[in-house]
Amino acid sequence: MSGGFIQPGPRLGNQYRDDAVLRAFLAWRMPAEVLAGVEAHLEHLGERARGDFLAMAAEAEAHPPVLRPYDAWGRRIDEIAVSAGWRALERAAAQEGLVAAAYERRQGPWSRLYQGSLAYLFHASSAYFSCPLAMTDGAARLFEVHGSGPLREEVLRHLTSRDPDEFWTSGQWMTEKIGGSDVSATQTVARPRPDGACELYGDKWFSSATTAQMAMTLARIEGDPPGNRGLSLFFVKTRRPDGGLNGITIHRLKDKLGTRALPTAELGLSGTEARPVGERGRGVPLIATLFNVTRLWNAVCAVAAMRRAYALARDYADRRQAFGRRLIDHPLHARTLEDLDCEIWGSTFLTLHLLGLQGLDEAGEADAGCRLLLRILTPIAKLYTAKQALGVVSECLESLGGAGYVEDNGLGRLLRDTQVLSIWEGTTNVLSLDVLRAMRREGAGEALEQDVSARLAAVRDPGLGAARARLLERWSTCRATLSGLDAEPDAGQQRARSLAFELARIYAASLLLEYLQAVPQPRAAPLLRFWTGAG
Ligand code: MFK
Repeated sequence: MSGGFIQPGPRLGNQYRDDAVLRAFLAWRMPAEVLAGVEAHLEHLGERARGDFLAMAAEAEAHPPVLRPYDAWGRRIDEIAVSAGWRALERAAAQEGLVAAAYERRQGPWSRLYQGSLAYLFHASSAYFSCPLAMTDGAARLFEVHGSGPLREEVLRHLTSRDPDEFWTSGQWMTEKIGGSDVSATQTVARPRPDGACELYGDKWFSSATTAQMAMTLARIEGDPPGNRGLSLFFVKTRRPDGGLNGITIHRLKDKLGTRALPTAELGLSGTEARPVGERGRGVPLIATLFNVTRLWNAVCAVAAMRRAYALARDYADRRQAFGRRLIDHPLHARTLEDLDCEIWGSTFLTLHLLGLQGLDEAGEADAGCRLLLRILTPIAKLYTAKQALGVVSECLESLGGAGYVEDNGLGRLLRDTQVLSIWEGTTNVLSLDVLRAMRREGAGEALEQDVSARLAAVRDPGLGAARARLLERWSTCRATLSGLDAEPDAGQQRARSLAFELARIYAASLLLEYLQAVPQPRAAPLLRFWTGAG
């Protein structure tokens, strides 16, 4: 092949410094003294995200986990060998406080936004070590809210430790072959022992973070009724004090489309010692505390994936010349990237705002309305950002042309990995129905209405008037759709998805209007055009 022209590959800068959206949100929402206290750490993580984290992740991707069912002498060991890069990411995650920062609460109600920003900076350079961290965080919150006694102290101490030798990760074994999204069909049985513990018997079909030290799982105590009401929540230590597995057989590792550095396994449980957590028969609502946190992480990972793909596409557009000028100087290319940027602004604001609400709740500063808002915005943000991430990452990959469609630039892997976000922790349809559940059964619709109305009412800047009017119009259409849903339950279900997407868009747009009023700036016009059709 002849030499000569070599395309300039995209480069990453400091992932915090270069991120106008994250920095804009934090500067707008966080009190200045809080931001001043955490900014050096965010910048440090932004540097690692383009440096040693990337190297660790590359090593983890190059050496995916391997299951060794037997040792050389035929003894069953079921060991999962993970790479040095994966282990290094785990140690770094503990040291950087990627879970701990939310629980130390040094920033009071802003702690969750700070910790979520760390997770956001980490995710796209972590080979999906973010997945075990999400479950670890969810388990910590579950124990913080529903745990009791010495077990609560022990678990929280390990899950929120910054010492890599003390730090535990947690799995969440909810999915069974028969159940999938329908967790009520869970077949795992719990046999009570005289000492208050139980022994579990059954199979878990998708268990990520299989190398974790503990897991939270659901099982039906013998004799309890079928359906959700018969399910209880259990804490499992994966290993016994002698180091052997706790009645766990690893049938095989999943051969997944993406997230290939992450060990995800099919497990058999046979006599697995487990301790019940919380009220018997309330397993599903109890474990919801955990998966509402992982759903929040899912949104964080989705916007982080969008950001990474966009950073690469934007840098490439600045330096690649075609038809006599840089890609960014071609109006259509520039407009395509501008639309992606606008999508990222709204999706990221929605997610960071949700982190703020979670932080208020965790600091004990949320009133009932705020908790309902958190309840409904969690599935809304999860389903919306996951779906948008796929579109954004795909478009960014395309913007590099054929150079995007090769394996060794990392974009293909990012696209494959992103596909999991609309599946993991609840599919788009399951989440859309959860939005309906939150509105119909829990009164979260009124909280959302009050919040959006109050935000839009506060937008008085005449330059934002047309955008505000359009949002109010769309909001009243949503309200009409909502009031018609109960009349026909099946038709209502069919509309749940489009309704959830529209609620996400209106909510994100209302945040942007509030921001643009508070911080007027030149990029208002494209944001208004993209999110409201005005401007
Ligand atoms: C990152 C890389 C990963 C690698 C690969 C992984 C691939 C994917 C593998 C997976 O399997 S991921 C796991 C996906 N599964 C889920 O996320 C579960 C999906 N299903 C649901 O979310 C259902 O909505 C749920 C099972 C939770 C409940 O559905 P049901 O059976 O229709 O129950 P119901 O009666 O509506 O709710 C039961 C109780 O839970 C109710 O409380 P009450 O008993 O007090 O009335 C609900 O209010 C409560 N609940 C449900 N969702 C809640 C909730 N409470 C709070 N927050 C929620 N989100």
